[in-house]
This record gives sequence, C-alpha cells and structure tokens, in this order.
Amino acid sequence: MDYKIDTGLVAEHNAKLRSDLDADYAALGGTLARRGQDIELLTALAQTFAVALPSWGVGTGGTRFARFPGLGEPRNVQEKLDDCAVINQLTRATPAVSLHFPWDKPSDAAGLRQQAESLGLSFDLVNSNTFQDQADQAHTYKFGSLTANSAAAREQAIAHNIECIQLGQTLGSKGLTVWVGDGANFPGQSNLRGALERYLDSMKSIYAALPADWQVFIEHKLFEPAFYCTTIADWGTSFACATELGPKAKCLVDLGHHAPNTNIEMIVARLAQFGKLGGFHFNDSKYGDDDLDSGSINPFQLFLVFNELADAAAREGKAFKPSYMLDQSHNVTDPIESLMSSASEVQRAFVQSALVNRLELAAHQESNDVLPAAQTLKRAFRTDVSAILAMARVRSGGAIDPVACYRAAGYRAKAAVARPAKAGVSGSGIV
Ligand code: RM4
Ligand code: MN
Ligand code: MN
Repeated sequence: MDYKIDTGLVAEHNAKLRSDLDADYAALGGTLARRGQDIELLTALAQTFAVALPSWGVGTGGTRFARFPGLGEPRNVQEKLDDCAVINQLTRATPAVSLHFPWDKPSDAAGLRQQAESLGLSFDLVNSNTFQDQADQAHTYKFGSLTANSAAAREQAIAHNIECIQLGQTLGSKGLTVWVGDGANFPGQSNLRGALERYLDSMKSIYAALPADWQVFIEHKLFEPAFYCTTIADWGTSFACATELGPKAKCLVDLGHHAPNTNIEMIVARLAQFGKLGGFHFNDSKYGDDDLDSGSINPFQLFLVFNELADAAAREGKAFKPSYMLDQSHNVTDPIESLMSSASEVQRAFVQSALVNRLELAAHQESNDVLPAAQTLKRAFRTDVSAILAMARVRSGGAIDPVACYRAAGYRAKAAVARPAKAGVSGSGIV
C-alpha cells in the first residue's frame, strides 16, 4: 500500500495517546454497560462506517465573491487522490472518492483506477456538470441544460451524462448523480411544466444508458443559481421524477439544499419508506447551500437524520444501503483537516443513532409518553462517543487524532513545496 503519511509516525502518535484513550474507552464502556449496551459491538459497528469524499472538496472552495487559495492545493485529479488517501489513511472512514466531470476527467481512466487502488481507494458515484460551460463545448447552458429549449443544448447535456457513465464504468463506479442548476430568474422566463417535461425526456435518455448494475441519483436543490425557480427544487419533484424514470432512479439528499428549518429527517423517512432514498451529500448550513462542515452548525439534525436511517435499517435490514458522501466547500480551513473532522462527525451521528433503544422508544410512542420518548433520543445524542470513534480508527489502522497526526506529519508544508500555486484550479468557486 502506498501510504502518504509515514506509518511509523502514525504509530508513534497513537502510542502517545493510547493510555488516555484506554481510560476514556473503559469509562464509556462502563456507562454504556449500565444502559445494557456493549461498547465492543458499537466499536465494531463504527468500523463498518464509510462516507465518500468529494474530489472537489480537497481544493479550497470559494464564494461568488472571491476564492482565497490555500497552500499546496492539488492541481489535478491524481493529486486530489493523494490528498483523499491521506484522509482515509488517518480516519479509515473514507475509502471511496466521488469524481466530478469534466473537472476530473482523466486522460487515462484505467491508469487512474490503478492509482486509486494502490492508495487503497475506490470510486464512488460520479457527478456530471452541466451547470457551467466548458471551453470546447458547442452549445451554451446559459438557458439550461437538460431542460433547455434548445434541443442541441439538451442533446449535448445528455451526451455528457452518458460520457460520465462510460468513464465511471472504467473506474468501477456504480452510479451517476445528476444535479442541474436549470431554472429561471424571472416569472414568465420559462414554462414551469414544460421545463420539467424536457427534464424528464432528457433523463429518460440518460437512464436508458445505465448499465444493469448502475443507479442514477437525482439531487434536488431549492435555489441557486436560478433564483426565481429551480426545476428540481425539492424532494417531491425529485421523487416524482425518480418514480417516473424507474427502479434504477433514486433521490439524493444534500443537506444544504433546503430552506432553513426544513425537517430534513422527515424527508429522509419518506424517501426510505417508498424505496427511493439513494444517498446523501453531507454538509451543514445556517442559511442555504452554505456547504459548511458536517455537524458544525446543527449536529442534532445530523443525528436525527441518522436516527431515521437506523429506523429504516432496522425495518429493511441489509437491503437498505444508501450512499454516503460529503459535499462541502472549505474556504477558511485546510480542506484535508475539514474533511477528516467532517467524516468523523458523520460517523459520530451514525454511532449515536445506534445508541437509541428502539424498543424503548417504540413503547414510549405507543403509550403516548412523550417526554421519555424525546429523552430517549436526547440521551443518545448527548453521549460522547469520541472514544468509540478513536478506538475504531486505531483498530482499523488509522490515527487516534487524525488532525493532530496530520499536522505532526507536515503533509501540507511538503505539498506546498511540491505543488507550487497554479491559477484556475479545477473545481474552484461555489460548490
Ligand atoms: C452543487 C451540488 C452538487 C455539486 C456541485 C459542485 O451545489 O451540491 O452536488 O456537484 O454543487
Ligand atoms: Mn451536493
Ligand atoms: Mn450544493
């Protein structure tokens, strides 16, 4: 395995923190045992957790006002994979990468797959991009892509999605996520129903190109870049389209793509109930599509989402397997550090949701005993499972404290030397 951080250094880091971790782990084990929960089972469960990394997340993001580049940013898809490998080496929770085309379009897809394998990585869902024009394209997406009035623009957007599927097949991906920025800025600019009809026609052509073992995920987003109306604005539209397309089409929930205060966990419950929950883009937000770090603003919401996932898993067993991905923009932090800590925040919510005593909760609900029902959730949420997460990392070969270990390794400083700044890093700007 081609490890990017010296394994001796990781071992040294872990050795320094090990006795504190053992003490914390024993104390938490005692607390959980009194509640009838086995910490060993929870740690083993934590070790099964995986969330995919967005290739575009390892570069510094930006807003529509500015982008302030960081040092040693990856300049191409190979360097993005190197950074993803660091994140996975230390967290052991991010073994797959989600690529975005054409930003990450490889000249040698088979070679890229080999590089990923040598780094212990695989490829998760691939993403298409018809929300901006590329230098070499014939038809503009200024007035839409899959919904454009122009048949030529629609065909170009369909062809791009089919190319993404083909590239993804060589890379070993099993699905395509489609997010379009299509919509309108003025009432009257487009026919609301006509735009969705064109979207569905376009998506049917993409759906027809899916290999037998592939899925396509529809990602909704409330607003932006279109500010009056967005064609796929909400989970209802997404659900209707996924249903119309067929069993290989599902809905993807990006946490930031909803109005503030939307009850996202209920959307998750609905989609799971009707077999259309494809996956997630995890991030956090205060106002809109802020793309802040997962769990940094509203960790309780993240927990409640995982509580619904635990409920669905309890009902449906192994068949229930939505895809987990991070989708964040890191403007003021080192992207590697943000992604490491975000992966662990999502993993934390996953483990906390396993602390919920579902039988007890159901009994409280059955008897309309409201306060204990709420307390059952709150108790799980308030439990600090950090020692479980750290122990899961160590047992899987990672670092007890990934960010501290990464800093000690000086990876960023070395990257700054090896990767002198280059203008126009792909994937920059708003994500
Ligand atoms: C969008 C959306 C998509 C992502 C792009 C970069 O806001 O979240 O998932 O592909 O950003
Ligand atoms: Mn997203
Ligand atoms: Mn977004």
